[in-house]
Amino acid sequence: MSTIDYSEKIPNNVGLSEDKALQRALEHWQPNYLSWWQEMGPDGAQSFDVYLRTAVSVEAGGWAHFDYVKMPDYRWGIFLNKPEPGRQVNFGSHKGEPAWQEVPGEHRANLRRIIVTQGDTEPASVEQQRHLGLTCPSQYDLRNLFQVNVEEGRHLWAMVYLLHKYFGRDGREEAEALLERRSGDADNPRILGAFNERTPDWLSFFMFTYFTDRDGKYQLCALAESGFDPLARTTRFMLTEEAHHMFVGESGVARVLQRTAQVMNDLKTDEPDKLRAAGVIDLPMIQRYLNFHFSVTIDLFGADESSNAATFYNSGLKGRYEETKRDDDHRLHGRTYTVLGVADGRLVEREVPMLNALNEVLRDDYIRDSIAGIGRWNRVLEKAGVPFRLQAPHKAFNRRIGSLAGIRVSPDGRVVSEAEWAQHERQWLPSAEDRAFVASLMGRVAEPGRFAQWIAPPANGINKQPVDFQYVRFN
Ligand code: BYC
Ligand code: FE
Ligand code: FE
Repeated sequence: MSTIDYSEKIPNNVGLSEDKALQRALEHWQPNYLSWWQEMGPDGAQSFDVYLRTAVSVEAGGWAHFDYVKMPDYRWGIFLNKPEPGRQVNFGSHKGEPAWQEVPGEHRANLRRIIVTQGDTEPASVEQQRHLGLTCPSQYDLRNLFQVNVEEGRHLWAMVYLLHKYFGRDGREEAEALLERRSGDADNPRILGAFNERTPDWLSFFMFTYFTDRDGKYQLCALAESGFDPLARTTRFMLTEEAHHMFVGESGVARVLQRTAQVMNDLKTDEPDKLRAAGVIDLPMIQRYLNFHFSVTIDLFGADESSNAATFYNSGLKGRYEETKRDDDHRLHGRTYTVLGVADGRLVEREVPMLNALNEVLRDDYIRDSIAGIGRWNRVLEKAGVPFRLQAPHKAFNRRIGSLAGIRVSPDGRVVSEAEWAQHERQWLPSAEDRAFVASLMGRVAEPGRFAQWIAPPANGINKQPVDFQYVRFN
């Protein structure tokens, strides 16, 4: 069952043709999905032939097939990793029971909520990115954008399959609602904050795929531990696609840095005005974009103290990152964890029951991983002999969710007054002028092998193709 059946209307490795009712329900959802894609998918690109990879098998290594595809013809399908024989629930109060192949009735509502929240982010990101193709810095980047978009579409399929197969009528209703909410819509927004922000330019896109897709990685890793086996198996396969999204972000930002550093050296200046006049993005501005995307993304982990998180863990629905590699009792009763709060105008640490702090535990794992990549970006600057270094802002900076929401904290972690915040905000977060400048650089560069002024070419092409390969054929 690990090879994917492409002869069917909905490619899958879950034996869909053996469950006619489910197949019909999904084939009914499929045209609605395609209408959503036509309306909210990549703007003006529906007829392009794009050099995309498509999943052919869920075996490690050989799953990807590359060819030209028109995006609306992409074979979105349902792919689960192979079952692990004898798999158990590995944490929480059900630890040691056989992993569930059906939804446990008592946990149904919570499980549905998790699946819906995960599913909602996927189309949201496609909506956020839908205009970026019009201002691509190269064909190579355009192709990567579209690859990310079709795979986020497939991630929606992954969650919709679970809703249809395991949640009956309300699952089908949730699947419809996933096509109805819209990123940034005042009346019917996407569920989580970061997915209602705009992704108006390519620097934002690279920051988003570095930071926010990495939230995807951490949340998916936590769900890949789930005692509900179909969720674990589907998220494991999603993670193989997620790696490319984060690569697009990390290498994208690295190439922006490389180009800026090169112009700094050529012109022997670090003055933002001179660099902007030369058509590149100055490093303090890149830092402000980083501050924004980092802070908005760490909000996605939820409140630092959350009884929901405790319930999700106790009931075996959502584990920790690398749950089974940790050597503790995987129940966590009586253990504590340090979270940050404010008292008397200062940040203070508090010990709280670890079960209630599991959102914070995952956020801290995420922060460590994010910071490692910022270090790799700094090596680009170091190699170029540029002394500037990027930094992650303090965890309490610019927060909207949890106990750090509603206080003003500088990027270096000082609680500041409203007046000090107002005075410095333009140094800490992208201003309207910053965004207007970045927008002014966003012209469309679409000849093979050419790159916009503000970004260096990548070291390698896609799938061992040359960098100047024709990644997109415009029709
Ligand atoms: N924005 O108890 P709490 C990805 C709400 S990214 C707005 O902490 P919980 C991707 C919360 O709903 C991965 N509201 O909540 C990346 C609750 O509301 P109610 C996405 C928020 O449930 C790039 C209240 O605040 N996957 O895949 O423990 C491209 C109390 O909060 C936010 C998942 O997130 C927010 N940021 O934690 C494409 C995994 N945060 O009920 C794709 C599934 C919290 O009081 N989701 N609230 O009205 C979860 O595990 C949890 O829902 C969360 C939130 C960790 C997100
Ligand atoms: Fe995704
Ligand atoms: Fe992603």
